[in-house]
Amino acid sequence: MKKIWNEAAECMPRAQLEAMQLEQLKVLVPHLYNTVPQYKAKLDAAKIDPHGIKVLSDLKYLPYTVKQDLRDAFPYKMFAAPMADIIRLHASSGTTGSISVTGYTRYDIDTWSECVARSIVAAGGEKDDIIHVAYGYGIFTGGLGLHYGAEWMGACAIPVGGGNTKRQVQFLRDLVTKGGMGCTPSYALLIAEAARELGEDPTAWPLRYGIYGAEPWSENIRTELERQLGIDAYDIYGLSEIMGPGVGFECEVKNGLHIQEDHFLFEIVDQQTGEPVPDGEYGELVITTPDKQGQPLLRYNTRDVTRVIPEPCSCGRTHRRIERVTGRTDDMIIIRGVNVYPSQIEQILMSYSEQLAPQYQVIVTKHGSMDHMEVQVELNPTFDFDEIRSLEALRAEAREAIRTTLAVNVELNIVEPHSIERTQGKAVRLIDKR
Ligand code: DLL
Repeated sequence: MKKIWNEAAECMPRAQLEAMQLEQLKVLVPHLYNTVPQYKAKLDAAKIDPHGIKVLSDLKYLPYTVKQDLRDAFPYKMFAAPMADIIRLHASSGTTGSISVTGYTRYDIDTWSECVARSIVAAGGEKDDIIHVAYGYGIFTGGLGLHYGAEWMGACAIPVGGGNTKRQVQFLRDLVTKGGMGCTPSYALLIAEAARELGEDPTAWPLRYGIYGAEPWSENIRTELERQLGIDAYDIYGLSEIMGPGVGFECEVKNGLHIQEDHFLFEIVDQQTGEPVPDGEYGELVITTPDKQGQPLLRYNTRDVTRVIPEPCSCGRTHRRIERVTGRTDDMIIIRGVNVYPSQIEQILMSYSEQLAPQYQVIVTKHGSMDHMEVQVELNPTFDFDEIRSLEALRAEAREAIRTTLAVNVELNIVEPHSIERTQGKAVRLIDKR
């Protein structure tokens, strides 16, 4: 059975979709020119007539918006709607501590809820489901985002939030008599681990699906989550600057995420030149929000790395897909000239999931003038090593796999189970001490 929440929108013929996008863009650009001084300045500097949009591909002439623009606009200078119409604020705090704020009108909250509802239904969610929301509630968009989406489709949301892992286990076992869960993939692994320690078998729970996002995760982690929890695991993507979870989601095909193109125009651009790359090539994801009201953005560079999957999806949705996000260019480690994302290392380590646990950390330091990368990964507590030599052989083999696949030399250390710190939200995979 096909699971599509809003067939008219999600399966809209491309010509109709693109005509709608163009009409929205023609309204948005002059509106931003007139309401947001920063956009007026950007468009004037680029000598762009805000009424000059004729075809959709004119998008590429518009100026980019970057994180710094949002910081400069702190708190409300990029809002395009009067404060009286803003009904919610979320924010994201950068690593540097500076905050960027996002404001939502009633229309924006409804759009967001609808987008998340579509994502839940694509994961197999049904109206009479109970959805355990273990994303953080608060300024972070995960908790309230998934919550409103669950309610929008008529399901029952449990606002558990992060933390109190024992209670997570109990609620999942006793309250989710039919339904699914949402949290970061790393937290889902922690919950599964805690359940087993409490003598539970999560695969026996009625839980059917997990909607996991907010951090990069690999195909091998999917296999692990599905095996450990006895569910179908789906990816959901989003960012607070644009909306929150639900900008893109996986359907039952589990091959890439459909970007909800009736609300988000996207491009993939070259990291160095900023020029759009041909379909299928990797680059940074850039998003324009043609129908947002609170804080619409023109060509916001997310710095998330992905590529377009150009082939139409067999699920019937016409919205194009992107490959799962490997990481942000900000998280990319350049080690002796080679670009590496922690999630690529994860994918390799997890091909040894029988012996190694899905808990790892990448630590980058300087040895003299040279970069040094150490990978720590936990031993799988269920694996029985008969002798220390086999552990050494595994270490050498996994290290060699990283070297041949990613062309980097790493120091690989297999550490005791439970020795790497767990988090309730986004996992800390990279520690850069340089
Ligand atoms: O993480 C929104 C969200 C909540 C998405 C719950 C999915 C589920 P921020 O805290 O602003 O918002 O962080 C956004 O997290 O630019 C990506 O780098 C990363 N990210 C989010 N989802 C994924 C994903 C939320 N599915 C930043 N895969 C984004 C990889 C992801 N990275």
